[in-house]
Amino acid sequence: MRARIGAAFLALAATALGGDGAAGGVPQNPLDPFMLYSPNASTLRVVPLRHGQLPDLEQGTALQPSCGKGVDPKQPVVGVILHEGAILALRDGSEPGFSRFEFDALGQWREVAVGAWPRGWYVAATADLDRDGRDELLLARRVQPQGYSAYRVKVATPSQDGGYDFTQPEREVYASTWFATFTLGDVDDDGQADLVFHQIPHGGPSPLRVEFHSGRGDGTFAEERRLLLSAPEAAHNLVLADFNADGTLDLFLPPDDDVRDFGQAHLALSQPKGPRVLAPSLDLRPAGESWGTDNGAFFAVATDVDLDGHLDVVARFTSWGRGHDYSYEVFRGHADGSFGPAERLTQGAPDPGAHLPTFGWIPGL
Ligand SMILES: [Ca+2]
Ligand SMILES: [Ca+2]
Ligand SMILES: [Ca+2]
Repeated sequence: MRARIGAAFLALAATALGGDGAAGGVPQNPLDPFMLYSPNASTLRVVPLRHGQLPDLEQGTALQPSCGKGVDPKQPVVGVILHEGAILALRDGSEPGFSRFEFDALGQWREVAVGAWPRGWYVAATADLDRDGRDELLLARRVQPQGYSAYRVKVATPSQDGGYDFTQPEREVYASTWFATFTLGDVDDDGQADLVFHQIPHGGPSPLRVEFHSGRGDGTFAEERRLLLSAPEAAHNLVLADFNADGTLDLFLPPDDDVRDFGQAHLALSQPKGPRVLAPSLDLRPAGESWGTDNGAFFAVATDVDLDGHLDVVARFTSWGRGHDYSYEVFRGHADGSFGPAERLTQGAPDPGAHLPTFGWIPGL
């Protein structure tokens, strides 16, 4: 299993080269697996992952993405690892911008493209939707900055020059809601990644209702809106990954901030026959066993942090109103849907002047 994820990562890079990569596309990526960490607002550190251990955030190569002249130096750079082995860096400002890095033949990360980024859109997920060896970006946008809002998504497709085509049509997934979250993954098991989403329609407790538009395999999605999963309590984001290693995606659900048991996550595991079964999973705050009203938000990703071939959960908690009071914890996966105890990766203090780091992980799909 160790080889599976590492090999998949390299294989995707090799696939890109074998396609049209030789004609000016993506160079073959001989990289060892890494993650991204921002020690300050303008730097992305390429931190090597370590077998059997958590990464040392002090190690690695520092990149300073330019992202164009209109970015705000105080806005934190956000790094996204693409499946073809490239890095996308995003930054906000008077003119939001992006930089793309690729690994060159000299063994160094090189900034190969810089361009303008459409204001207000964030990267919700990436996947090679049309199988050309490069990731498409699922962009999402909250139309109104505060209160109830429409949420829209669109797909940005990569272009040969390292940039993106942002002119694809927008789809309004929710007309007016409090919060919505989006991801990509093949949840109807037809081999094509689907657009998967969930909303929290108002403040206070609300139920979970995860829906999807089936992917067509060309970067577009079917019109029909289908129900994937419903449950009594909402989740903050959707983590699609194969935690029990049976070839079918499972759904990990970090809790909303209004749930009966503060920090209680759930996992819908695939079964040998029949639909996924939802059950309590990690308790991200075992000391808090009562209502978790308005403490803050949990967010999670799935990735193999320690390179043992088993997908792990990295969970972030950010305190509401004290944005620099945060923690990142790793729960190492056992490849059967269970996880080990919390291991602290890093944490911050309630200091509004401190840098709030951003992380980028090799996606666990
Ligand atoms: Ca599908
Ligand atoms: Ca599974
Ligand atoms: Ca692992």
